[in-house]
Amino acid sequence: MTPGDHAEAPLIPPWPDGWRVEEVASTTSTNDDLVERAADLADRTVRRADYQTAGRGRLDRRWDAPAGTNLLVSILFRRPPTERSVNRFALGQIRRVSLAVAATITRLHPDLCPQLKWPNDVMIGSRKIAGLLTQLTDDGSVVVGIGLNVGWAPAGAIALAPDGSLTPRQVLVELLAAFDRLPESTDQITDAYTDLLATLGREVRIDGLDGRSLVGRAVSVDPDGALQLIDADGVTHRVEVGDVIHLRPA
Ligand code: BT5
Repeated sequence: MTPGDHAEAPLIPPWPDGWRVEEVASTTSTNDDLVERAADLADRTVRRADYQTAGRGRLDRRWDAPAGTNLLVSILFRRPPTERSVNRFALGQIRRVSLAVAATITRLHPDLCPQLKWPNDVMIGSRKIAGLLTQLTDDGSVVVGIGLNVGWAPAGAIALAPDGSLTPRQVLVELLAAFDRLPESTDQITDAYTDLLATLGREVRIDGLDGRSLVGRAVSVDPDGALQLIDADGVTHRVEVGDVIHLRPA
């Protein structure tokens, strides 16, 4: 190989220190891959696929993306021994990842103004650009899956770079760096998350798992991550799971 050949050699992405990144052309679901192998994996193992044959959303829904177009990635976080509550640890890591996704979007496309929708969507206005899927593993680790639309979005959703100017891998490099720039303090993360949560202060409709809907004003998120809602009769409801539809600003 002559020195000039260097430019042609495949570039090893400059992953930030401390992340172990696996990349595959195709798999069923990057979340399933990490959950299955969780006991053997180090903290901050990252698995990215160009394509998922069974990409999953929450509640057994599908997550769609044509091969090579979007960021489809999962990250395994091992719970440190100092962290007693699995749920609180999971909540903290979901919020960190959500904030990192938002920061990545802003950095790569400064005209876009990402906001969060409870419980786990990243939105540009009323259009979804990314969704998160979190799973707890038997050993108390947390797997956070991220589907971020880079080059393609389904009808009604939005992509970061529909002109094909960004690759999913470039976006992942930025996402990991953005995560590393977040503050350590949980209080600061909670404040930043709350600031970006467009759901708060709005009239919302919650479509619950039981098929019933609830309409009210979203007022806060409690320490366990549940949404607090006040209905037209002034009754407070605590919502742990459900889909939120933003109706109008307060
Ligand atoms: C989510 O679910 O938003 C979580 C999506 C997580 C996907 C990642 S990809 C890497 C990792 N591995 C996996 O298998 N999953 C994670 P949910 O809120 O349930 O939204 C799902 C709904 O969003 C679907 O029912 C569709 O209506 C819609 N949808 C599907 N694909 C979409 C896309 N690319 N962009 C926007 N909306 C989409």
